[in-house]
Amino acid sequence: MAGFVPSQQSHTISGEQKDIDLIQTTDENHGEIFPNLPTGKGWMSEHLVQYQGFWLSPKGLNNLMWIQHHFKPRPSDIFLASFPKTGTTWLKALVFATVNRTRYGFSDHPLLTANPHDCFPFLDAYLHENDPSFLELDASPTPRLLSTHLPYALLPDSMIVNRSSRFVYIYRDPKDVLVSKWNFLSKLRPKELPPFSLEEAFELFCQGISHYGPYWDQVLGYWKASSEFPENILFLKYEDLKEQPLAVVKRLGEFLGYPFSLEEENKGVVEDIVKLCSFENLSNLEVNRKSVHKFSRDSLVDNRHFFRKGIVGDWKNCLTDEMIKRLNQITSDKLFGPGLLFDN
Ligand code: PAP
Repeated sequence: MAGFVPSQQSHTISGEQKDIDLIQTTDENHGEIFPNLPTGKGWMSEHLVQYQGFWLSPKGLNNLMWIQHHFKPRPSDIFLASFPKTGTTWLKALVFATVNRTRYGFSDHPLLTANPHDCFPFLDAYLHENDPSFLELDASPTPRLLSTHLPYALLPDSMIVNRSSRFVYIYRDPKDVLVSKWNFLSKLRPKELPPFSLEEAFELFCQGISHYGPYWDQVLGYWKASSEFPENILFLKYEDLKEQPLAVVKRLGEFLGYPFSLEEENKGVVEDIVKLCSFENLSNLEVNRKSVHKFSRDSLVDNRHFFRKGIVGDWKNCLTDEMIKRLNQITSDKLFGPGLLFDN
């Protein structure tokens, strides 16, 4: 089976927060490893660090080092890359359902009892060679489904040089990304830190200071790579997925090497996948209302936080005219490529 449903299931909170010393020790030491990195204000942690032009949490930097040194990609790997809050959860569900569609019926599908992040884990969830989950990653069947928020420029050569793995990248109107991210992180922000206003988040986002940002630089990195290597990188837009889910899922199947046959199309398999992965369906499932996802040994998130509104244009309800103007200006200055702009 592609993906990791059995052992990455959602968890209840009790008893999970243990054994985090190794990760945290390295976090605390990041300043010694990279003593001269610029720092910026964090959204969820005290600060972010700037590494090769991109902003990461200290832990994100630690994870990157792990990926650089230990991760061994396989030619058959399928990667989902995204900036946070651009549609990762949704696309994980769609890819998982597409790739595994001959294995499961739609009435007892794993996505009905497991959060998409449980089926399609983040690469840096497997942090240590001595950790059993690392062995699980190594032993897992082909194709492995793995996701990352890392910018293209920071991916290790081993992931991109031979150009045999496939990447699916999703991006979204930065105004909705900002609103979604601020809402999400406000819920997860440690109580010890002072409140974090939307105005403050907006200012940092515009300056590029947000996890895996600047947002626009990340989008451009994958866009350029997908223009250069279209067989390896599929570049998708959240808004297109909302508008034409059937067409996008068919394209996804083809790109991933799992094209839908005419018979499947006639039987309505594409529609079934779209329905299974819809916001309405996933957000109402018990697993996504009541369970918790364990991203790593010390990071737990209520599944319900991955499903907020799931619409295009919520920014109209949240941002001032001035904010909208400034974000649109940055977007039109930076995302100059054809098809990269947004209706607004
Ligand atoms: P992540 O980076 O934490 O994984 P991600 O899944 O990329 O988050 O983005 C979450 C957004 O996708 C939320 O948007 P909102 O805050 O504007 O509502 C979430 O509601 C939305 N989302 C989640 N699942 C779906 C879905 N099935 N269809 C459409 N949108 C969805």
